[in-house]
Amino acid sequence: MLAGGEGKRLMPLTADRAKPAVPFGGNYRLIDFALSNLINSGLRQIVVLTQYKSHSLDRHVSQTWSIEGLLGAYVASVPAQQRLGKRWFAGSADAILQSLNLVRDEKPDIIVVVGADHVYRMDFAQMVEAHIASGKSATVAAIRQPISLADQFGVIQTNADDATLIDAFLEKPKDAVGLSDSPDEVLASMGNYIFNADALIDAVLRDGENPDSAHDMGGDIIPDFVSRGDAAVYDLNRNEVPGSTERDRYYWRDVGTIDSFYDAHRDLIAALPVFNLYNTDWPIFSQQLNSPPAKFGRDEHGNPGSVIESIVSLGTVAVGSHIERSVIGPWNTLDSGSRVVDSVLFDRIYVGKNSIVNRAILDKDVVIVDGAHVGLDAEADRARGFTVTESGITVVGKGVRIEP
Ligand code: ADQ
Repeated sequence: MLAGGEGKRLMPLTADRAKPAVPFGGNYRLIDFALSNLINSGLRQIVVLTQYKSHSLDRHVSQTWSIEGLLGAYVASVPAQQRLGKRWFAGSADAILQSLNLVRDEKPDIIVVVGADHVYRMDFAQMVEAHIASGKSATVAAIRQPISLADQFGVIQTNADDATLIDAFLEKPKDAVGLSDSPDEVLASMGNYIFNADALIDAVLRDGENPDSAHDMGGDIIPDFVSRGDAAVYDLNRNEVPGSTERDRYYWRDVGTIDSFYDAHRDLIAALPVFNLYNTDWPIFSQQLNSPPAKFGRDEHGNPGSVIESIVSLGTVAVGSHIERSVIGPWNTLDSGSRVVDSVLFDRIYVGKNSIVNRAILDKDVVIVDGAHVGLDAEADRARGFTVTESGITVVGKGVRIEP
């Protein structure tokens, strides 16, 4: 698993942590979705390659994902170790090159390479089967995406006669051409790949010798396989995940920006959500906090408050607070008369009496002093140093204290 990305576009949420460690959906971290998919697919020998600000990611992986004890199973977080000289991972392909000792120890026939920061369900066992059936050395998982997003993705052109073969792969093209049956869409790489182990080893070794390469999986390694006619595509449409419904099949979100991160939270809270956290046939695992249940009490005026279309995590206590269309993380305290609307709260936040949180994302340990507000006035929020997106989402970094 490639988990060394910096996640610049998610600042300030990635000021202090790697993108895969960013909290998501109350009590998850982004990496939990990809790891849950691998585990549910029966893949149990997992190495998480980390680099950028990896402390909270390493801690999360070791605390949450210790599966040793099942015969031969492990999820091991491996930071950059400078095994091939004094350099960090120059790119995702270099991360694999610098970790080949792990591959040589394990001697797998097939290697599944996945990104660590997408929200989705996928059965990789089905993709492995398709990979073997294709006879190719590399298989790229793909999903249709709006053409307007083409410059954020690897864009795949398939063969006219055999749609499972890749003819061309363009990493983040500025001038992508739409699909013949759907001109407003492209077939995008999900950043998940399956390789015959020998072929991947050979490719990253050759890439390591190439001074012109950016040592990137999407930019260099996959185009190399494609140029040799040795890459297949696996369309997520073919994937059947147990327990999924017509509504949430093929859900996949790249939460690379604040707006997409915020929107993906909204996908969780509807009564019939497009991403269903409650599918127990394909559970999304996370840290099991040893915490008491969420509690909702009346405040000193007898006001019981209300919770509408929201997720509230363990350990949170709200008294007389109005919570609407929001995702509330663990161990928050929402005091009397406060309003939290259309917002995402991480952990251990205090929302004071009569305070307002509106269209905002609050990182851990934020304190909103009694009577203060955030997210009501974009200019005022910017003036206070908060990030405000064009669509008007205010983001408050870890530990910030917001005064009236
Ligand atoms: P990006 O997401 O832009 O595009 P990248 O930033 O390389 O590519 O991130 C991919 C994964 O690799 C992430 O999980 C990231 O954490 C990890 N990563 C990045 N640099 C790393 C490093 N130096 N060491 C270890 N891990 C690293 C990719 C593909 C596109 C595809 C999109 C799908 O390149 O073709 O369409 O993912 O989101």
